[in-house]
Amino acid sequence: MKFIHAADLHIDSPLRGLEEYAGAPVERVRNATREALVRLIDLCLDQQAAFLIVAGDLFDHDWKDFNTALFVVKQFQRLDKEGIPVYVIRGNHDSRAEMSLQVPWPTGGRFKLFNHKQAETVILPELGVAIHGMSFAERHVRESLLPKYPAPLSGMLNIGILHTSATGASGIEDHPSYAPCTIKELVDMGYQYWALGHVHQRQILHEGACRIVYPGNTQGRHIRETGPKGCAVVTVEDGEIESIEFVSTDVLRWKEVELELSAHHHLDDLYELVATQLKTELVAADERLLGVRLNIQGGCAAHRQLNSDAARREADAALRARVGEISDDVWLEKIKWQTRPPVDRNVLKEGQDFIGELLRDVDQLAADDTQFAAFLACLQPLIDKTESDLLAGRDEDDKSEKLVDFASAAQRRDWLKAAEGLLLNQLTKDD
Ligand SMILES: [Mn+2]
Repeated sequence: MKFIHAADLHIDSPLRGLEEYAGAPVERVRNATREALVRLIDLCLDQQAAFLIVAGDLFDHDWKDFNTALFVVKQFQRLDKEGIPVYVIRGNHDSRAEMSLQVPWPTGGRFKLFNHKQAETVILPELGVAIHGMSFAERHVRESLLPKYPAPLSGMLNIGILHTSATGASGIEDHPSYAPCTIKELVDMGYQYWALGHVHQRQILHEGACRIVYPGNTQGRHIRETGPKGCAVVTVEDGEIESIEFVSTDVLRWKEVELELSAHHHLDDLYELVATQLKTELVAADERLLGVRLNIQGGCAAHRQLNSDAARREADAALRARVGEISDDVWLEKIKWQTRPPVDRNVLKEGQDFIGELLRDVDQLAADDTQFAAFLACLQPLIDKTESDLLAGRDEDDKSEKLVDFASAAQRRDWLKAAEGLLLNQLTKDD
């Protein structure tokens, strides 16, 4: 027997400012969360799943017309027709209080939306499975919901469905507003499988007698959600969990591509290198639409050709046009120009002049994170202002996945590299 565990479908999640992206395949991006649901349902049918679990945030936000709801219901009806039940809980995005209108769920008796006031249990005697679940009543659930869940039924495979920011999960900061609990508390419940939702990065938090699984979201929503996205296909043999396999359902895959240029690379070489690299990425993405952020780095001749704002905009446009020739399935979400002048950094660094001293300081800062953090502390007021500007208008739980992570050492080193490039370009101009 197999069952499928999905979460965080965020149907009709908008990509903010999509229309402002040059040449963005607007419709394909906009429909991606819906198409991922279609793939999820296809997978349930192909695998002849015993049931489908949706662990919260099926809907991204409250909607005022029924277009979104009817699309989802239509997909669930496909399962209903084949006798495949669907078990759904509400998460913070689609909590009872959050959603103002009632969804016309399938009425065949195989659809179950768990209550938001108390946990409920569905028993499937023919499968030997007991499913326990509870919905979010409101957007913020500050206490653990675990005390409301029942004890496991003996002799059954007990599955708990829960939307939570479980402590110890990667890819999210601990957040007290989303039914927090610990891995130990989950294990101590004595269930055999925890079907979790909320964290968008797929991961298995615990194995053995108690499996705790975040399947991740079914479709990445922006460049901070890179890589394959999908669901967990769980195989059960003789009442025990045999295996857990992640299967992709995404139709648009986000990818950050790093391109390191060398001293002899001019702009034309850059276009060639990008074309080659993206062809490889396209194959890896298996005919999906690719949303690519291109980080172009390295000390290169091309840097000298990018010495004005106009030159950089021309190169940006040329690159986009070139990518358009390769395939309609690549969209450059952003090109980050982080090149440096084609100078031998090691030689310059030895110099007993200002440049030498500057580069030695840069290396010292990069090597000593405490010193670097202290150096940046004087910029704190600016950082605070930038951060609040960048985060203005975002959802509260989105704010925990920061747009720019000011606390990240890797991020600080990126900035240092960019600053060095700008300075070296000014300081080493030939003319
Ligand atoms: Mn959530």
